[in-house]
Amino acid sequence: MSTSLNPARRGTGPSTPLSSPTPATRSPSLEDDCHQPMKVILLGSSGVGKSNLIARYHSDSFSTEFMSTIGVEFVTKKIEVDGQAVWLQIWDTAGQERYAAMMKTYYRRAKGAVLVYDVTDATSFEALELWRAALGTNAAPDCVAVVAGNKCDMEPAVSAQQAQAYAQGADMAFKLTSAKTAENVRELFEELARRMVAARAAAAATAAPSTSAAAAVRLKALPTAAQRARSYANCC
Ligand SMILES: Nc1nc2c(ncn2[C@@H]2O[C@H](COP(=O)(O)OP(=O)(O)O)[C@@H](O)[C@H]2O)c(=O)[nH]1
Ligand SMILES: [Mg+2]
Repeated sequence: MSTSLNPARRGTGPSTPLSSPTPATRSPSLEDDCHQPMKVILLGSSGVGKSNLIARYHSDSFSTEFMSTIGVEFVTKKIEVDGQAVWLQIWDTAGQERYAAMMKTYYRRAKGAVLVYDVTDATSFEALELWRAALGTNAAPDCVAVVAGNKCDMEPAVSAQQAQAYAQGADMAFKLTSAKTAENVRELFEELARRMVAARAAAAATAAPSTSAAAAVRLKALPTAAQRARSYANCC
């Protein structure tokens, strides 16, 4: 039976805001940020199972047919990672793989990427390096990535050790997945979400010291009690 992504939660353009806008009088904080959907993109050769991975994760469905439609689409899913609510907005190349590498809009504002290959197809594994290069060129530096060796329900042509070594060398997590049996699909997206949350927290932490540094400069400019006492003692 052929199933598709739930159309009720599917979009073909920019999503509508999921939370009320931040009041103009307040500057955005990490807390506000947590209510913003985080964009996730799937990259990889045609036929590796990207659309089915999304369908399995989003609506627990699977299709034996190629799932390709015209244009870029996304689904949203709210999950909890380490006690923190995270909105994932998961985009699919929707059959446009040949052009996806050049589609800057696909990468824009992506906070996470899943690089997918088919374990039965060595060529799709070799193509990962091209997809990673496209990600590096088109996505922001804070975008984190994980590797999925999909169709792990079948006899592999690429060893898990080889894929693991590749992912590790590029500082990416690695999971063997099956959109067909659902093995490791939830774990894959949760691992990515965890890394995205960590990247967001790290970005917030590096932004914070400039504020503390400014406060330290201001504090330094003020005389300490001892300095004030000394200056009174020297007075007259
Ligand atoms: N055995 C197996 N087949 C899969 C799996 N994932 C996808 N497929 C099949 O691979 C084909 C391509 O899947 P699709 O999701 O359309 O690939 P995409 O082009 O990367 O989006 C379809 O026939 C799917 O049924 C999997 O985990 N195991
Ligand atoms: Mg597809």
